[in-house]
Amino acid sequence: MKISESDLIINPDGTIYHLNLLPEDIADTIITVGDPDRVSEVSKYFDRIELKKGKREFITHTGYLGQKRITVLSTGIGTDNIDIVFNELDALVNIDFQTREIKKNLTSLNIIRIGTSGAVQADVPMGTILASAYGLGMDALMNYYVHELSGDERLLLDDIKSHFAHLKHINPYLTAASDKLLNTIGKDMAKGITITAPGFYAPQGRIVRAKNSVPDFIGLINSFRSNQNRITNLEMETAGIYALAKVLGHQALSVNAILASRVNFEFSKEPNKVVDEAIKTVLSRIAEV
Ligand code: R1P
Repeated sequence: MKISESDLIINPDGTIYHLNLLPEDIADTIITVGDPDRVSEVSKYFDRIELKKGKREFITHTGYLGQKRITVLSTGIGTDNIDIVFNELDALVNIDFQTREIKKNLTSLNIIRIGTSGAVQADVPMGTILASAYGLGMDALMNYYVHELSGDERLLLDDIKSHFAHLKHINPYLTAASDKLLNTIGKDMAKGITITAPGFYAPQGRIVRAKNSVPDFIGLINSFRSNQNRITNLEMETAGIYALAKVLGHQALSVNAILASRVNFEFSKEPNKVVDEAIKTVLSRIAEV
């Protein structure tokens, strides 16, 4: 099947539309960060940087740490951006840009998010580096894709849907982390279900000047239990990353630097140090991937 020029937009220089990258510009192991300024905070630890490119909020550095080729790329905020980044990364490795055909032998990328997040459990303190065992989406991205669940994901999502059943406007979706990445990069990290919200303020239960339609959203979130599973933290990309990685056949893990406690009403005094700790921990294990 030939993919049309409007479905897959390739710039005149051969780069993909938003990311502005050629197929050879990316490694098979990719670190995503939300903040474009965080890209150089990761690549400063590389032994060699071979490429720096960017367009809009999508900044990319590719280089080597020892023998390992790594790409670090900023996504900006939100799962609407994740839709763009994941489809374009997948196209870079799995679509032949000359023929516009899907390649016969597909590549599975290893994709690790290093992001910031707020805790919703009192025993997850600021400074924790938490690996998301599951991404739970409260946004609408996966209403537009066919997303098949494993038996475990289905059972857990059924419990989640019962817990949030009175929120009629939300259709939650759930995807597990890559086992391979959880057991290497995330091996001794705190774990939990990460909620991905479609906004920062009321969609994450913050009290602002406008009136919230969901009273005590944080209390609702942190009271959920299903066997050993509980929701530990809130951010804005993980669920989209996990779901699209699964749909497209890639491996994904989200590593969260906990900068705020939403139950203790605190924000970290040293956010850069916590993020740097997460970066160094991921890079120290990336050769195992
Ligand atoms: C909100 O401030 C942003 O910070 C978190 C959220 O997911 C959202 O993108 O992650 P990043 O620090 O990786 O951007």
